[in-house]
Amino acid sequence: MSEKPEFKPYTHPAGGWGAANATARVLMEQSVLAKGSRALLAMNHPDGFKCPSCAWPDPDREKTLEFCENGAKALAFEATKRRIGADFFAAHTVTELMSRSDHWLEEQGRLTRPMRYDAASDHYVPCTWDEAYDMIGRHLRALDHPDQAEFYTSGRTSNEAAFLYSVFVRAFGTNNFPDCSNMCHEPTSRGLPMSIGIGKGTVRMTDFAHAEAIFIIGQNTGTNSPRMMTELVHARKRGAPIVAVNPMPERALIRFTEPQDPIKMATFGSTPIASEFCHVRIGGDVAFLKGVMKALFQMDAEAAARGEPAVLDHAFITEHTDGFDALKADIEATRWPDIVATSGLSEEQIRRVAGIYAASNATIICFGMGVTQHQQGSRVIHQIANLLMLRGNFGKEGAGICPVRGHSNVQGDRTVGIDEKPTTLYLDRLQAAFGFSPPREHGHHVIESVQAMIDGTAKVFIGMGGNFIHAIPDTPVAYEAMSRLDLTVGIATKLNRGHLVHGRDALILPVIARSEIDMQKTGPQFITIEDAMSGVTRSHGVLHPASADLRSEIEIVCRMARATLPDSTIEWEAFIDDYDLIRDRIAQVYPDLYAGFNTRIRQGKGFSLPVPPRQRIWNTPTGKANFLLFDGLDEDTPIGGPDMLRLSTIRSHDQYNTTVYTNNDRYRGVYNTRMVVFMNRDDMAARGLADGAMADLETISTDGTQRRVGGLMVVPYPMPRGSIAGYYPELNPLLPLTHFDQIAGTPAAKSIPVRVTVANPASQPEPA
Ligand SMILES: Nc1nc2c(c(=O)[nH]1)N[C@H]1C(S)=C(S)[C@@H](COP(=O)(O)OP(=O)(O)OC[C@H]3O[C@@H](n4cnc5c(=O)[nH]c(N)nc54)[C@H](O)[C@@H]3O)O[C@H]1N2
Ligand SMILES: Nc1nc2c(c(=O)[nH]1)N[C@H]1C(S)=C(S)[C@@H](COP(=O)(O)OP(=O)(O)OC[C@H]3O[C@@H](n4cnc5c(=O)[nH]c(N)nc54)[C@H](O)[C@@H]3O)O[C@H]1N2
Ligand SMILES: [Mo]
Repeated sequence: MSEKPEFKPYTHPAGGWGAANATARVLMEQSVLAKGSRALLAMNHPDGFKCPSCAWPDPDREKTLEFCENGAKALAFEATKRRIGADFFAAHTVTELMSRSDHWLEEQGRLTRPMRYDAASDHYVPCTWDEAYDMIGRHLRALDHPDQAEFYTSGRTSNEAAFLYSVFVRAFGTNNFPDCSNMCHEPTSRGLPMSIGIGKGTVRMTDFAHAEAIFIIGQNTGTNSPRMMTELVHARKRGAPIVAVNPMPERALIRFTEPQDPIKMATFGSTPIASEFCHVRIGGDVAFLKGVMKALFQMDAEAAARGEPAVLDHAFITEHTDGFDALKADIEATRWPDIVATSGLSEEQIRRVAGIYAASNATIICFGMGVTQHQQGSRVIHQIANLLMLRGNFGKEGAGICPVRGHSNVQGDRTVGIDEKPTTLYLDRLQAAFGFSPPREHGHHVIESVQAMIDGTAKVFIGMGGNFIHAIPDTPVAYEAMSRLDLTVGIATKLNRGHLVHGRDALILPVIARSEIDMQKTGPQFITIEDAMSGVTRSHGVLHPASADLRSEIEIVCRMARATLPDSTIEWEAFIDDYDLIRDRIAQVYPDLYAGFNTRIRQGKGFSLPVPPRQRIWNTPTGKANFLLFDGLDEDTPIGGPDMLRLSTIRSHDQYNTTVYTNNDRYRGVYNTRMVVFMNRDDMAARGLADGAMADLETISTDGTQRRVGGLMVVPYPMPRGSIAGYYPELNPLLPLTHFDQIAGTPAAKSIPVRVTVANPASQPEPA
């Protein structure tokens, strides 16, 4: 097959044989067909392990196989036969590795032993685990203040490891917990409580079977949570309408074949998904939501005038909410021409969507990064909550809000203490349980931690999983800041960019992965995770660890703690031997959530944490669900002139965040390259760009810094005018550190103001 960058629009339904073939191919390529297939059978089964890919829960119905193409990819790349050991690092200097692509780094395979950076030779060289812990302890104890260290967490870390990590870091003396959630669903965690008193979704899996309408706003389901497609297919088959709101007509939101449906597979059949596809402009969601609400208010008034049943749930509004009159006034003052211009949707379509919503007695609204990654992402979520509240869609079967979480345990990590703004209640309980006084001042989120590195106040960075440096904005600035640190530590399964952009001292500490057996003194251990619907389940690895010299994240946390706090009275060593002891401590610190943890987690598939709005209990200052106002319609500060475009940085079908599996994006028709920009044909014509032209993008900045990425192939794509898209993390150099959500601090990665500049006229294709 040719390696030339190509654009060939995909015309089949998503899923189906394309997905089945891709699954088989990836297992073959990673040489894990037999082992991988065995492991796939154990994935998401009560006695197996949780898929490391996304946070979508398992359905209650029994299916022999509960996995998807992208779960299989995540597993294949984790269970790969490829290994990198001391010889690999001896063969390559770090400078040389830095010149390799992310895809190449990922392809090298699993890390097998601890490594330490040697500045004299610019190589990572072998070290012992004891030497590694010693180095960490020495650096941390040498700091003038614990706040000079940043402790990052990515969302694959188990509840048990995350809980101990948060205890260790607070016992050490800081709340500096930047985490991947800060870049992801933080607007849900910080914004949603202002509306309904909790920063989590309110639906359970069983609600999908009872929903009369489902909305999916700013989320690419078929790629990023493919198992959710099963619920959407079932909903459509029983006639429930689905409204998709997205600037990209994502394939799976249009038509889908379940790879697990033998009849559809045999007959090449498929199910249409979106009954209404709203081709919204980037940043047009508030206008869309206000438009739907405006139509509803009008329908309600008309129904009242005709003496017909009300459209709004006035009983719910009166009994359970606060701020209704102000919302009504705000919405009624919003003009249709502005709604249409900002959303890019017609008034007619918005009214049709309002009709669908009004006809449904139970609506679920799902949303993803297309909503959260804006300068006002948290406030967009308020408007989603407003819309749901207008028809009492909280605390009833088949209804609610469904933030589709990313990493498989990102929600759980926050629940058990990975929080730079801990509550007083939690800190008091921590103090009572462990007998030390935790720091009370808030710590750093991601942006603040980078700022501390730039300012030179941060000295040590420890990364519990993830690829911090490649996930954050302003790549060149971040690289420079990171390389000024005294110590960087990467606790990881695979080599990534974060290990190559390092401090004066640096360590790579390899861990036992989710799919692998975690054998400790008291026998094989299991860990737990909390899925996107607050379900807590066990995960037991089934494969042999990639190397005998790997350690569990839990052991690494405990040994770092002991090396840093030699006099600590906390039972660090005992936790390593028996993870039940950690769960007992979690139950002690969170009695309202985790009482009886060890008993309950062993029953059936586990248990669900309480979500008060399901009982119409609102833990807000008003004691009610709050209607909150959004000033105007702009989710992002208007900036730039008529040549400005809004750039959304998104995932391809073949990547997991910063991990690039291949350079293809099947459903969007892109092959052999990730350096592309998806653009409307009229926007191309206005800039004199032919199909396949090469272009540069430049950020329209307000801080005088030039941010530019060149060598991008222009792909004509059905985008709304003024909206363009390209891939994360390649385009992160365009995202300014100062461009983030005002409530949550989440980088506005879906709305970067840019202009196109044609790169090099000589390199342009001949006009056709
Ligand atoms: N296979 C795979 N699975 C994953 C991941 C992965 O990388 N690969 N990542 C995991 C993680 S951490 C996360 S957070 C999730 C991410 O999953 P998603 O939330 O689906 O994230 P993105 O791919 O960034 O795409 C967001 C969608 O928002 C749309 N969009 C962009 N701007 C706007 C806008 O202004 N309005 C609206 N309405 N839509 C917009 C884009 O077209 C795209 O379809 O997936 C998780 N699962
Ligand atoms: N421009 C732009 N930037 C973005 C986004 C965007 O849409 N656009 N999305 C943001 C979002 S939603 C997120 S969540 C972040 C993601 O940011 P991160 O979570 O930091 O990044 P990942 O790429 O998921 O991390 C992958 C690495 O995790 C390690 N790893 C994998 N499994 C394990 C394990 O079991 N244990 C340990 N210890 N390590 C493991 C591997 O070494 C792998 O290289 O990026 C954010 N950045
Ligand atoms: Mo995420």
